[in-house]
Amino acid sequence: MLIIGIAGGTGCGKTTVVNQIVNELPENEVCVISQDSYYKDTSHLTYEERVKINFDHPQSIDFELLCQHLTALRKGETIAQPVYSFVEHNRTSETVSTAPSKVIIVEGILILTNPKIREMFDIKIYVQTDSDERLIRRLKRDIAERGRDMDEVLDRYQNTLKPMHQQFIDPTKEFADLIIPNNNYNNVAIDIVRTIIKERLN
Ligand code: UZR
Ligand code: MG
Repeated sequence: MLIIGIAGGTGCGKTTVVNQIVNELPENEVCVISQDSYYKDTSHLTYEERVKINFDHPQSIDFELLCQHLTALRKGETIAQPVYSFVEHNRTSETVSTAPSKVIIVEGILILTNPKIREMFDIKIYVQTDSDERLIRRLKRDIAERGRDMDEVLDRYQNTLKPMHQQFIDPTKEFADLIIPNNNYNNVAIDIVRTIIKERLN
């Protein structure tokens, strides 16, 4: 089994990198675990309170549960991965049954901030993209997919995302085995990752 952690700031193209890796592997040999599934349960808060949560701070993540789940998968056990709702800003009552597979990809902006989680990764990847590029992608995505408007996204970027990125996310580059520059599609980097996966699995 190979557990791969993929980090990088919002809009850096993590999802694209993950998909490019996943597409190269047989369907039953890979599963993806998203950091989003592990935002802390905030059911005890009202919606108004939940909106104010700093979702870009390491404290917003239930690393304890993520650690338990990765440990269980390593042992060959199936886990019940929480399902998160960006609309409700909360964990839903649903879970997704996730079985262990040869390759497990864990992706998220903050996954390299936690020392215990870092230790569980066989390969640590950081996707590096210029901040203007990331802001453009985030703006487009939040407006198109998450029902936000421009002012809201830009305010959040300036007041929360940017400072949190500088304080917590960018420094985790240091822990990465591999940094993928991703201002454009980087097929060479994906080829390298694929080669490493094949080598390690044999
Ligand atoms: P990626 N996020 C939300 O927008 N709503 C939530 O309820 C929980 C998280 C955002 C979070 C972070 N910030 O920047 C982003 N906010 O999801 C990380 N606000 O996801 O890596 O796909 O950009
Ligand atoms: Mg994403």
